[in-house]
Amino acid sequence: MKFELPKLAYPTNALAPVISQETMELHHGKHHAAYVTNLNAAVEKHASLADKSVEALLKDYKSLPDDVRQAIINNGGGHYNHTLFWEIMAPGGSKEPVGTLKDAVAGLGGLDKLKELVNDAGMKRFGSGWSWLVVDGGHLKVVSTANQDCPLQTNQYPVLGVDVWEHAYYVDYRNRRADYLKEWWKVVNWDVVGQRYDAGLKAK
Ligand code: MN3
Repeated sequence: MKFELPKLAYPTNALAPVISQETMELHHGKHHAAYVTNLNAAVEKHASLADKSVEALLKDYKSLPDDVRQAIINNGGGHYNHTLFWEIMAPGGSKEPVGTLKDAVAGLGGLDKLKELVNDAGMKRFGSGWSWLVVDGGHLKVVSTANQDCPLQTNQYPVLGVDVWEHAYYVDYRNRRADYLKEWWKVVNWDVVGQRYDAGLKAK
């Protein structure tokens, strides 16, 4: 197996009550695991893809073989997006942006405004998808994507992403996506988000 399900850096009950142990076990142990399995199955069909990272596969998705392109977008995106999602959450961590990210957030109108923009993009995403903070051409921006589409596909560097698929919140919040989005900020690890912002400024 080329790609593997990453281990969580915290126990599955560590984010409760914002995200329950049951949701974490299903979301990481079943949903994310399935994306990894299906990504491996797609990549194994073409020897030319064997050495490519998930980032390279997604960035260069237009050149993927036709028979596996959509499977790699869906499952490679699923793998990359969820890996990021687990990493930017933690029971501890900074409670607000620090360092260079702090200044960029101020440029967007401050932390409360940023949360409002990300939550609004998440609420407006019809069906399944993600709301993102990305670096696009050196600037911090809020965008959303459908399904498992990844900002890397449009040459944007994902800094923070919140999963708005029903599987991310239905056990804990039922149909109340707005409540989930409001609570979710309590478990954001701004230290990691800040590191991703710095990496995004340097990324091509
Ligand atoms: Mn998910």
